[in-house]
Amino acid sequence: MSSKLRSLNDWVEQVAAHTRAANVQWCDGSQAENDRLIELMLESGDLERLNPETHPNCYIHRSDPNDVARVEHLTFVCTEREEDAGPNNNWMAPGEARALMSGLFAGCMEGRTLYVVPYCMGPIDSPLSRCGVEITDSPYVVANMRLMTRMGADALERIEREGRFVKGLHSTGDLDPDRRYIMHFPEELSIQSFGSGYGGNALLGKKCHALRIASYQARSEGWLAEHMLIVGIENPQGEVRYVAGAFPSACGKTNLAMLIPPETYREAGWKVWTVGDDICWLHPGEDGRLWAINPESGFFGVAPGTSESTNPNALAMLDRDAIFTNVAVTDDNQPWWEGLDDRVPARDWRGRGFDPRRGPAAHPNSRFTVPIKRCPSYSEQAESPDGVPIDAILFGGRRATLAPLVLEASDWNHGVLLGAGMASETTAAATGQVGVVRRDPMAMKPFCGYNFGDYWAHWLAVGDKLSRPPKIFQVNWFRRNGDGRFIWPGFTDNMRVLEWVLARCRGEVDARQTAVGALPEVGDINLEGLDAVPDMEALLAVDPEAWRDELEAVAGYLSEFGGRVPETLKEMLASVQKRLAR
Ligand code: SAT
Ligand code: MN
Repeated sequence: MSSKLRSLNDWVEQVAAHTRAANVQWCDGSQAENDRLIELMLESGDLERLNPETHPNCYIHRSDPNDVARVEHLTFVCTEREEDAGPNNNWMAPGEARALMSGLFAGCMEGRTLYVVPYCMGPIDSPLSRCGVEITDSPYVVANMRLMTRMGADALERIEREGRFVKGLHSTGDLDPDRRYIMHFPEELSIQSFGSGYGGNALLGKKCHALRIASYQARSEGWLAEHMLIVGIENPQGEVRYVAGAFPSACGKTNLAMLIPPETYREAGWKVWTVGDDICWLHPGEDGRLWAINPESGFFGVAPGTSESTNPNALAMLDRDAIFTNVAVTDDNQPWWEGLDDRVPARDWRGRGFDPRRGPAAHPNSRFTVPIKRCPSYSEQAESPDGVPIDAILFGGRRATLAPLVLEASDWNHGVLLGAGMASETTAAATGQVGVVRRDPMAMKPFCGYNFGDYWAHWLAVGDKLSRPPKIFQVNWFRRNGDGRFIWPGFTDNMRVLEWVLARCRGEVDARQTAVGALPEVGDINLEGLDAVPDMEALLAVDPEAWRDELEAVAGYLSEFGGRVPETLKEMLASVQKRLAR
């Protein structure tokens, strides 16, 4: 097989020759093709079958122990001019990067099959979707791309019709961390990834295309590619309002995307619908609103911490048709991870007999891949070619102090400042130290494919086009008290904050105006049905002294982007600082 599209054929032929691939296989996305790949991986040991009685059609993949997370220090944005990539990215000159990668790819697929994976990010018939083709030598990547994207014949047809697509080239190489690079060439809409088989490094539709390349593309086309979940919240009257939210990786985003409201809410008729858990493409609509699609069709979620109490919807979809990566297994071969339940696993993520002295049984960044349609709260609107209209945008993060439970921006531009000033304590999704506070604007620090200064300017420009912009809120589920304990129960109870957010969007409730934004009155967060009443005063406290320091820190951070920082943003910051002044 090959394609009707000349440029695609030429590229595949040229890559096959350069990598000296033994075979070329064009993927059609069919069940039969997937079955063959699974068989192949069971034979090679890339996959092991999990207990077919409890987990039909579920598999475990154990990665190289050196290859368990994204590698931000080896991820580059290769624009012609360094300042276009900005201080938020590692930069390499495109010529140099191409030469380096060409050396690594030379002959790397000898004896291996080269898979051509056409995919569409977003509903196949949506004008908001964009397509790509990933070339890879990893059958694990193919099987995961089939779950995470609309992959195969339909996507190829669309690509042939449109004649344009993002080019992604991937090889697991020899998994040598010294020969591992994730290169992005936004100006030519292409990606080259070598030396890793891990999700965010290897499933090129995800962070590489749908965020880094798409953010660049979105800027020139007038939309936004964001690291956000999308949920629909249905009230007792049966009206559904959509909320998008940016949170740094593994910060409770997947749980929020699949939230089941507390009992009192369910009884009253509230329901939460899942449109997406990770990535959101936002397009200004003709009606002056912002319309969102989830470019993905599956979840690549963090397993540890997922349980009947934290995320029952996730658990319900993980008992069939899922690929698990680097989880532990029980003695009867069921997948297991820390926080799931109190069984003791038999084997750890490396397949060794479990020995707690060696650390957790499941890798902290172990993952599940599963189709979004398997989620009990799946929203049919995830297939809507128009997307869903967004009423509110949340900017979250993990802050032990300072940030209140919820804070409303005074307008879009103030919201952009809240997004630009986002900071969070780091987690295991990226390699590096855990628990350090770092700036993560719009949760896009590792994912924005161009200079953050230009990105904020683009956010402001998009806002200017919206006659009915969403309201923007900052949320923090992670504030701690003097004993270091979380004050807010979180998880299902985050619904209580969403209710207030939506009431604000509809002008149904007043707010307490402060120098840093509008907050709920203590009595305005519905606490009905909570066993222990949290200290709302503490959760909604604004400490001017701490905020002065924070804004100072934000100003310092923004100044790293020099002349690229839009004046409007600096003025906004100055006006908040002025309101805070003694
Ligand atoms: O680590 S991935 O990029 O694959 C997933 C995530 O961080 O959300
Ligand atoms: Mn993510």
